[in-house]
Amino acid sequence: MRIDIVTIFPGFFTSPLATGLLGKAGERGLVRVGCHDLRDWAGDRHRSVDDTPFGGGAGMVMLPAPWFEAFDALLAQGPARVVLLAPDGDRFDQAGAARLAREERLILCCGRYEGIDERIRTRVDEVISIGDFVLAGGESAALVVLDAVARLVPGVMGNADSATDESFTGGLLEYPQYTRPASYRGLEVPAVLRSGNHAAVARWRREQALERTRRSRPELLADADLTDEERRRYQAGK
Ligand code: JD8
Repeated sequence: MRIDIVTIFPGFFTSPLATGLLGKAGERGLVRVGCHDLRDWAGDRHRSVDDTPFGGGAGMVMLPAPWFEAFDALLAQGPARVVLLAPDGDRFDQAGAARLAREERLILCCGRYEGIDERIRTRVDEVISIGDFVLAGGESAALVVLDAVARLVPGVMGNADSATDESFTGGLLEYPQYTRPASYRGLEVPAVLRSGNHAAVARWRREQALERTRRSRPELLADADLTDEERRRYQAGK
């Protein structure tokens, strides 16, 4: 997969792209990311990318021209799905990540200031928001999308990890994890996890995942993969 990012802060992505799973995916050529400085497509010698809003009001708005020039240049290299990060976009979720991971090429557009001139939306295939909070710009949202999408690209994650993915946990929250020492400052690891009884461990983890989901995110139970008995016990009185 190829991902082009357009931003006025290309350096924002340097460390995340070199780190962890994204770093390894880049090295292995499984996810090739290119960060482009929007100012390279500015039309004046000051490399301006913003101006005051028509109609008045606070702040600055990103000019349409550098964005249109960027799309022309990047799409001349071949087709891509153009994605804009913006607060009014469709909410990004795991299904959205899986859908984007099947694309051959994405262009992620990161705005700043009060946003981008509305006319660029004629060149955008979809608008995505990562949640109901206000960010200073699209870059951190693009990183979230990049992280969630890249790990779903075939070959990026080892099978050890992919086994713990959505399909496996069936839409429930994860069970609690413990490691050594078995006792720390009087806090004990649940005995069943040290029992060596694999069936008992599996039952306990399933019950914890169900209990956790009911307590923290009960709305997830409706779409989770539950047995008839689990549905009776955990979704009672719904
Ligand atoms: C792109 C500029 C800031 C937004 C005036 C504050 C996504 N979930 C999300 N929250 N915020 C964003 C986001 C914010 C952005 C830009 C994405 C470009 N801003 C603006 C409108 C109000 N300022 C986001 N994805």
